Amino acid sequence: MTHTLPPLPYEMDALAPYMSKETLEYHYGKHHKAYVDNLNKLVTGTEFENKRLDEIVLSAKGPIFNNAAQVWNHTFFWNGLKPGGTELADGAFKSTLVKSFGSVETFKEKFNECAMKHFGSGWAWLVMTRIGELEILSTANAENPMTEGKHPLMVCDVWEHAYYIDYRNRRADFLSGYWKLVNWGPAIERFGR
Ligand code: MN3
Repeated sequence: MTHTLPPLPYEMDALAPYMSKETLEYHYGKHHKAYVDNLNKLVTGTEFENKRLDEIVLSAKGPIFNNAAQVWNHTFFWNGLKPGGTELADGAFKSTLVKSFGSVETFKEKFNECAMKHFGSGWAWLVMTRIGELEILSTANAENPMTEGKHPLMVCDVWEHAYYIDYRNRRADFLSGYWKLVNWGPAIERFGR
């Protein structure tokens, strides 16, 4: 199976000023693409050659895992953003979020805290655990919570390559921009599955 770089669900300049066209040209056009290209090279002639991306994430180790998970994580990250963001609609997801964290604002604060505290490259996530509870966590490098049986609902890329062009070292400002772009739709949809 040849893995391909999924098209972005918006134009390269559509997330500006919170994520610039230049950031997307590098982050999507070079970083994300490189993970796809590397994955295709690495799986050739291995037991992973004909596996789906999610199967590879759940079963591979080392460089194949790293590149597969980075492909999955980035696609999930881009799909979780939308020009102008969206309003969080009332419903089961929102009420569970409020019940779990006190309020939507408190959830955002806790998510930001987790993303800020994460040391080095990685990802901040909202996941659903096996028993259906919501949890905020961060993972290092390419790690994905699916490998621990957790169901990702939202993600923010906290690798420096995600923000250095627009924000230099100011991860907190990048996170403020992230919330202006959050598309709650995929989280609501995945919560229902
Ligand atoms: Mn990235």
